[in-house]
Amino acid sequence: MSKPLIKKIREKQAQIAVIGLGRVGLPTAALFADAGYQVIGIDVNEELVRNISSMELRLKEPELDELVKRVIKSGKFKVTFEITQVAEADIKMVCVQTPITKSNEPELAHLRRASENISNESLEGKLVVVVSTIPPSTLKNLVAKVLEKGSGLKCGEDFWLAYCPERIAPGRAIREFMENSRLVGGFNLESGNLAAELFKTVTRGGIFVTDCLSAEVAKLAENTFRDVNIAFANELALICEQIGADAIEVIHLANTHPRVNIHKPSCGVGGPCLTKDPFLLLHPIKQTDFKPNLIEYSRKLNDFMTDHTVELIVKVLEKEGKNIGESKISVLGVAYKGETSDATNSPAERIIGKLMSLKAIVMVYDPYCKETFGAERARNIVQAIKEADCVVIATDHKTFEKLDLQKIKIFMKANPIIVDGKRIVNPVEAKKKGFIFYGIGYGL
Ligand code: SAJ
Repeated sequence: MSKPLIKKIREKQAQIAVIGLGRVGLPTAALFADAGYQVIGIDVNEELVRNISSMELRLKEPELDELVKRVIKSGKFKVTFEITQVAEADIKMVCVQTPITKSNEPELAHLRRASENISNESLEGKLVVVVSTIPPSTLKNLVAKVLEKGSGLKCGEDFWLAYCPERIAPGRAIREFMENSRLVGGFNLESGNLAAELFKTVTRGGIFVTDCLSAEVAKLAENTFRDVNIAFANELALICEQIGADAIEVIHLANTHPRVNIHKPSCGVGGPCLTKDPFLLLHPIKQTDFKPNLIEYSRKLNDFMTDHTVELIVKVLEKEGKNIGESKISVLGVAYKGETSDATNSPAERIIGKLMSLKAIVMVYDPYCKETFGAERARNIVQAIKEADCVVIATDHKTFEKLDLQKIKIFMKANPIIVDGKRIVNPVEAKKKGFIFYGIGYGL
C-alpha cells in the first residue's frame, strides 16, 4: 500500500508540509527543502510568516539564516499562514508547541487543532509525522483518533502516522538535526518504516524504528534523565557547601570512573524542555496507584537552586555588613544556557525577580539576549559591574568565562563579591585577585 509514497520519498518527489515554524519546525522545514523536497511551511502567526518570507529570522541559530535564504531563493521552501495549503502535501509534519499549564498539565490544544486541520479525505495515501514532544499514548489516543474521525479513513491502512521526536539542542539545531540519531515510533510497523525512509534521506545518524508508545516515553526519558542527573549534582553541591568541599572538583574526580557521569550543578535548570518533559512523563501516572517521587523531587530541587542562589547572595552581603536592599547586584547572563539568546524559563528570571523583591538594585548584562525581566539592562560589562557590590553569574556564556577579574575589581565597590551560579570562574584565582568568592557547590 505505501509503495508509491516510498518511491516518491526516495526520489524526493514527495511534497512536505510543516505545521508550526518555531525553533523545531523552521530548521526541520528548511533542512528537508535543502535535501531536495518541495516544502511548504505553515504557521498561524502572520508576523512570523512575513519575517521568514522576507528572510528576517527572529530565531537565532548558527547556519539557519543562510539555510533559509538558500531554500527560499531556490523556490524549494515556501511559507504561508493558510492552513488549507496543507491538503496537497504527501507528508504532513506537526511541529506545534505542546507546553504545560501553570499547574503542570499538558496543554495539547495546538496539537489537536493541527490534527483537525489535516484530517480530511485528502489524507488517503499520505503520511503524518508528529515531531512535537507529547505525553505517552497521545499519538494513538488523540492524534490518530482526530485524524480518523475527520477523514473517515483508517489509520495505518488508508494513511500512515508516526512519532519522530526532535532531539536538537538549541544553539546546535542544524548540526544535530543532520547528525543525531532519530527515534521513529510507528502507529503500526508500516507507518514506522515509511517515516524511517523519510528521515534516512536527511540524517546521517542512525534511525531506530519502534512502536509509538516506546518512542513517546523514550523521548521524555532523555530529558528527564538529564533533569534528575542535574538534581543529583545539585544535591551533591549543597552537601559540599555544608562540609567545605568543592563540588566541581568532587564531580571531576568521580567522573574519572568509567561508569559515572555526574552533570554540573548550577543556579537552576531552564529552557523549554527539561522544565516541562518530566511533567509530561508523569502525566499518565496520575490515574494510577503508583506515586513516583524521584522525578518530581528532582524538579523541585532544580527549581530551589534559584532560591538557594539568592540566599547565598543575601548571606554573603550580610557577612560583609551590607544590606541587600541597599546593594547593587549585577547579574551576568539572562539566557537559560550558554551561547543562546533564548530566555525561556531561565533561572535568571527567578533570581532577578527575587533580588528585586528584596529591593536590591539589579543591573543585567547579556550579550545575546535583550530580555531583562524587569531589571535595568547594561550596554556592556563595564556599565553592568560599575559600583556593584556583587556580581552574580547566571549563564555560562563563553565570554563570561574570560572575565578580566583585575579590571572588574577596579570598577566594583570595595570588598567585591562574586557569586558564581555556573561555576565558570576559578575560585582560587578570584580570591587571589581580592574577591570574596562564593559559588554553587563552594560554600560559605
Ligand atoms: N544544565 C545544568 N547542568 C548541566 C547541564 C545543563 O544545570 O550539567 C542546565 C542548563 O544550564 C539549562 C538546562 O539545564 O538551564 C537545560 O539545558 P540542556 O543543555 O540540558 O538542554 P536543552 O533544554 O537546551 O536541550 C535538551 C536536550 N536534551 C538532552 O540533552 C537530553 C536536546 O537534545 C533536546 O532536543 C531538547 O532538550 C528538547 O527540545 O527536548
